[in-house]
Amino acid sequence: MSETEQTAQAKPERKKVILSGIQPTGVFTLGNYLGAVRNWGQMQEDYNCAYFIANLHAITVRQDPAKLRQQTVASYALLLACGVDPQKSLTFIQSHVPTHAELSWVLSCYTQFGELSRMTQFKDKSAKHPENVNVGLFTYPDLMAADILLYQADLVPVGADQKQHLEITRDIATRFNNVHGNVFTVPEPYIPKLGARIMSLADPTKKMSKSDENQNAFVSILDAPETIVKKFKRAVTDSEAEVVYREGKDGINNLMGIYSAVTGDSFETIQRDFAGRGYGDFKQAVGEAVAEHLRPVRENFDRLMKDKAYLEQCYTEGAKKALAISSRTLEKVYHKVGFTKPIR
Ligand code: ATP
Ligand code: LTN
Repeated sequence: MSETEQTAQAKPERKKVILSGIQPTGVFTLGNYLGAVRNWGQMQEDYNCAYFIANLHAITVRQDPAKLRQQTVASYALLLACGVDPQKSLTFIQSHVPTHAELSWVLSCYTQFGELSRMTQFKDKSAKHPENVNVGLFTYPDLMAADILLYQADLVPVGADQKQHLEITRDIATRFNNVHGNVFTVPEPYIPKLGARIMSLADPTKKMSKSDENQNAFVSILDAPETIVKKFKRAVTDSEAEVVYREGKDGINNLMGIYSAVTGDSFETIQRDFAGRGYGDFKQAVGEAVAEHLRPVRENFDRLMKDKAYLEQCYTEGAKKALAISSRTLEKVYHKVGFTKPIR
């Protein structure tokens, strides 16, 4: 064996690190699933993955404490029901791992007021909750940057709405590295081509969101098949009758995107199959395809929720591992900024 071959064997290429999170603000929607969570399970074979329930982020909007506690465990179960395997991926609940809040503070001192003011999610959410424009909502991207940078993530699989938060994370990491040397890996967003932005069924110019007050605006991944079909039947479209993907046909474009994401059919195939059949038929087909696609998720979820001890064991082990991994980065950061070693 030549020397180069030996080195190649002795030093296998480091698997890339993937990290993502989701807030326990409600049952995941079809948007969360197609835009993010569905892809997480598929990445576990090829990457070192970490997925977590972002409950610290969730309190930027007022939550009912008992409901948040229940939703947090249910969201963790949903994560597993969607195909994330706690034996293959690091899975945990954000508030169990104190390094996230700790790094977030440091990063907030490396973030400019002006750049946070430009975040569209901050503008949207403060307009939606004018009575509670809290500072946490404003510094939300620093906590998200901490989540990502603690694990030295290379790639962050998210829906298109999170792109701006990824950009600011990159800016913060680069700024910190420029001052202190190479501490953080600068992450890349990983946004799927299909399903990156699923729109509301009640207003297809707005993204589908699990905290929407209108139950008909979103499909939750645990909705019963009849409910799913009914919601799609009511979906807002336009006054034409042709199933084609075209600018201005937001409702139909959205339904075609969803149908394509769950069946794998191309837009050309969909247009051909539904030519001359009208919206009623198409909506029915989309509803049925989605209901069928989500069936295993519902079944897995029901099974997992019957075994709370198993869930607790998984997220407890996950938190311990996450603390160990993230502490390495935090210690480096503390040293760089001039703090003495953290004491645990
Ligand atoms: P909330 O309504 O509480 O703000 P949300 O539904 O926007 O919640 P998040 O927890 O903020 O969901 O997001 C979880 C993941 O789902 C993120 O990666 C996000 O980009 C993705 N996502 C959210 N909404 C959509 C959507 N409509 N289409 C595609 N992906 C989405
Ligand atoms: N902000 C994200 C959830 C989230 C996240 C993260 C995603 C919190 N921390 C780290 C990716 C990486 C959201 O609301 N969609």
